[in-house]
Amino acid sequence: MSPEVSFVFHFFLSSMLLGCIAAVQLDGLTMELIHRDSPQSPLHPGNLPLAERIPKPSACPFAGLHRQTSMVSARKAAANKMISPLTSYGDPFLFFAQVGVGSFQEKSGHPRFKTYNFQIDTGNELSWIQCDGCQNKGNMCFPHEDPPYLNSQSRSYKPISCNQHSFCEPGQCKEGMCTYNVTYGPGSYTSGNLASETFTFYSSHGKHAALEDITFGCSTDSRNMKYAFLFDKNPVSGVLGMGWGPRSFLAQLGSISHGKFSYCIKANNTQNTYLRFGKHIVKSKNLQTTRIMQVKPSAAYHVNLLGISVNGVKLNITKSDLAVRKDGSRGCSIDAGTLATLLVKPVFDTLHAALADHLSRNQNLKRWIIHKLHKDLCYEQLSDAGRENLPVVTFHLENADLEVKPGAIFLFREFEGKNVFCLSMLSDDSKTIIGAYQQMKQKFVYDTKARVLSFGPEDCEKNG
Ligand SMILES: *C1O[C@H](CO)[C@@H](O)[C@H](O)[C@H]1NC(C)=O
Ligand SMILES: *[C@@H]1O[C@H](CO)[C@@H](O)[C@H](O)[C@H]1NC(C)=O
Ligand SMILES: *[C@@H]1O[C@H](CO)[C@@H](O)[C@H](O)[C@H]1NC(C)=O
Repeated sequence: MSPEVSFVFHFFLSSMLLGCIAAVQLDGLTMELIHRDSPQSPLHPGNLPLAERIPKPSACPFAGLHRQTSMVSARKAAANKMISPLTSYGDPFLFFAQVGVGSFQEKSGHPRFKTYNFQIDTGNELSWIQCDGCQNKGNMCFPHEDPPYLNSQSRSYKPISCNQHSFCEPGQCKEGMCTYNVTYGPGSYTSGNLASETFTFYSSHGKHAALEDITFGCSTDSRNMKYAFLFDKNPVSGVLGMGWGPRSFLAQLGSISHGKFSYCIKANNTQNTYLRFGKHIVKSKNLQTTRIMQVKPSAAYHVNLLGISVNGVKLNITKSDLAVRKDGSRGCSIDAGTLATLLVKPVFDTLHAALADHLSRNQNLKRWIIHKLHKDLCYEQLSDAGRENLPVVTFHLENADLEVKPGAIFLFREFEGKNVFCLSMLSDDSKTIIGAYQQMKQKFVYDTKARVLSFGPEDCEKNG
């Protein structure tokens, strides 16, 4: 090829590429978040056989709530495994992003990458995906619908060798290669090789953005991952780590994100929302702001939770139950990867009592006790009026109040012809985490450089 032809060819090729793949000159990024009950979701009821759409009569209607604990407490999920599974498709909890991974042999008309579903985890740093090696003898895979990612066949997969990369942590060397191990609770972890790879994102305007050399964990062995318990058919192959730290996907986006991202979690519906980075974040008026902090070694976004109110009445909570301890335990974080809010036991008990007291005065409700799960706060609605005058819970953060409406406090279900609802928060031995369910119908903007979180009520359908 002559230089001229080559130039023309390259020019032509690069314009074509620019048409569909925007490279690193991006000043923002928008990723569509797929809802569990969106038509695109593999779990959408329309995509399941009819039998699986109808809860089994013996199933506890809120089993999903108990199994959908945080990434940080998969142990709980394990403990609740004995609860019979319920195919719950109305829950807005879990949302994930479709990400193209790797560069595979091209067949004409086929994409060069393979697409997997990643859960967005704001509580952890490293992203990872389950790799082929989990099928090797002695290793373990968690079940998911798609076959594991075939890293050995990807042309852009690069394992990271020891002492070669600042992301390789001390003590993580094995036979000259760098490994990783992320634990999510006692007995629950994913481990494998640290590597870099090209990740391709479907951005909002129909464009693809291919980002090269993103460091991630190629999981070859994992135990007790919650996904194994959460779904009958698990669509999630990995996690996009969005927490504090240089290895976080957010940080690796560099000037694309400028350390900023936003999301807006909708209630039950079929449309998707967006995870936006950098300049793609839509400006909103009247957001409140509070400080976010890092409490090492955790990568989670800590907030100062100063108190909680029920319908404007402040609860009697001991400050030290919410404060960070010297060893870094306790405190409160906010996380979109944790599905329902967790509260340390004394705080949970106080809130539970205040809500029970409030609801006991509602003539249209009857306390509904679920067998064995005596901690549940559940009610049967005796009439439609049972939905009226439900309380509002306010989390008093430093300089900002997060007001949670009844629709985001309780989980409403129809069960055996009855309208029932339960408190969708859980007690925990050591952690307080404001989870995704309680963040519904609000917009959250994380600015990790300014170390502030902005939030406020938002019609997420109109403005993701
Ligand atoms: C979900 O939809 C139902 C009916 O469409 C509605 O009654 C309920 O309030 C919605 N849930 C939330 C949390 O908005
Ligand atoms: C990862 O860490 C967990 C918990 O610390 C440990 O039990 C497990 O053996 C580790 N796995 C590997 C492969 O190092
Ligand atoms: C608040 O709780 C503490 C400890 O549980 C208790 O000693 C105190 O009397 C309570 N105060 C009020 C006003 O109920």
